[in-house]
Amino acid sequence: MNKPIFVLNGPNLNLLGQREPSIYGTTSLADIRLRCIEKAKILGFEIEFRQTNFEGELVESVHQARIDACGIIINPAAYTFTSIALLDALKTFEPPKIELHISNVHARESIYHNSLISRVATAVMIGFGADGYELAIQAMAGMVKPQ
Ligand code: CA2
Repeated sequence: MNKPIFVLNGPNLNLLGQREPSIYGTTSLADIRLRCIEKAKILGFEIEFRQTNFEGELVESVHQARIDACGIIINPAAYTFTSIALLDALKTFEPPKIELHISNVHARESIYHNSLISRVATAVMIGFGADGYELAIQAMAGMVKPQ
């Protein structure tokens, strides 16, 4: 049995579906969570799904993933561009890690262009909207070695 895939979400993503639908769509994070769980189940995986508005909490989830996860899918939101702490934590996580963004960050203002996290991500999923989470789970299932 594989360890769970950790799906980690950073600041403000708890507001998905409530604000800025033209950028982030109308799907709530609760719906994304359910879709992730369903997709993973079909592929024989479990999901540990989290959201936090706090940088240290995100770092601690990565530390926990070092013990408990077979892979990480992470939408670090604004910490993508600012958090060396998160970058350092992810460097210590050896299994596959997918950086995910709902919007196409490269088509937006330049403050969204320089991801620190992409330097250590195994792969990056950008601009597929909420569907990106299920696509990332599909990709992760192919990357993770069966245990
Ligand atoms: O597109 C993404 O998934 C982002 O990670 C979202 C972040 C942004 O800082 C990244 O550049 C790209 C922002 C998340 C804010 O979430 C909101 C959700 C609904 C309404 C307002 C903000």
